[in-house]
Amino acid sequence: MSSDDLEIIGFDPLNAETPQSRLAESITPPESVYVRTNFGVPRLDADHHEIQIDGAVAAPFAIDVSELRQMPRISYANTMECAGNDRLSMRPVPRGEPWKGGAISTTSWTGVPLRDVLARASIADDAVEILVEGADCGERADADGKGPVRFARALPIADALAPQTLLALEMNGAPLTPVHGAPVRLVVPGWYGMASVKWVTRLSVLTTPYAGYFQTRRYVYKQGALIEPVRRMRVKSIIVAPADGVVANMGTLRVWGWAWSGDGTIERVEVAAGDGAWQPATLDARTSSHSWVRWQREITLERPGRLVLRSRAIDSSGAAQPDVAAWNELGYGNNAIQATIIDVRR
Ligand SMILES: Nc1nc2c(c(=O)[nH]1)N[C@H]1C(S)=C(S)[C@@H](COP(=O)(O)O)O[C@H]1N2
Ligand SMILES: [Mo]
Repeated sequence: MSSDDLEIIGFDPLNAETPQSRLAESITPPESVYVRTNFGVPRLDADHHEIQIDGAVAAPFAIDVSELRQMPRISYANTMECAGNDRLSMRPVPRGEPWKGGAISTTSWTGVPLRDVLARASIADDAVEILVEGADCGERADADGKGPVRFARALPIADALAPQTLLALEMNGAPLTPVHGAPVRLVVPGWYGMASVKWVTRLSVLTTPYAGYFQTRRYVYKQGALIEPVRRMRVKSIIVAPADGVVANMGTLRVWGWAWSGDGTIERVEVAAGDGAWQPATLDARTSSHSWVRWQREITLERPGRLVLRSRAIDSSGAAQPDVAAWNELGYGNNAIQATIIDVRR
């Protein structure tokens, strides 16, 4: 891992962004996939690692990684964004990791659908959520109880049983690396990254909603007494080129970038130059329903001087990117329209 591969936000716990230059790739190079950890990185032995399956099931059991590798597997490309991405451009800047815009990557995942593993346990009819526990834990000053808090998240049963919710063993065609959850992690397409629990040790079937620290104290849109869980990725787009600060000659310029949404598919992307009208961009053919889609638009640069370029995406649920995303105490879900500023020369 060279220093250009990731932009380090913090070393302990390790948090690092995908550099803006690497966001030009449709599949993020593995060494540049953003890293988000709340605690240390557990080093688990793939040859002996087991996942326990228990709770409201007919038959609790354990499955090891070598057994998972024998089961039918699926692969797909998926865009994962941290809910705290672009927190730094909220005002006032909320507490939490100071992410700029690089807490997002697109990777291909290979693994066993979670529902195929759960099917072996016969889930109770009144199950409401699947609790997924990671191997990592640590102290939290604001936790309710005493002692270490484990990274654990519960997923609504419908999302847990969705055909593409994976126990992933590989990223970009290679076994998971320690920072990305080796030997096995959950991948929940469409959801912000926190749902995709790394270093999975236990799956527990719940008949009442889970209220653990990382479910109710973090990953919630909080504004005073208002608390709403963070779930799917809000519709968003980024401009990849031209990069901020580029000097461009008058004439035509191709503007391109990515758009994604966890609430539906991208229906439209529009581009605005200066105070001009929104102009429709063309979208590339979609390769995976969970992956960001490339858009582009040629614009005409008519005058020298500074020019603000903006893109806005609209998804199939009808949601559009807002000018300003609703501020919340923990700084999640910032999908506001972004500006790229270029310098036009004669
Ligand atoms: N066990 C565990 N899983 C975890 C986390 C964590 O701290 N511990 N962080 C989550 C968050 S907030 C995000 S955004 C994604 C990031 O995955 P990545 O580091 O592989 O990019 O992992 C999620 N899974
Ligand atoms: Mo995250």
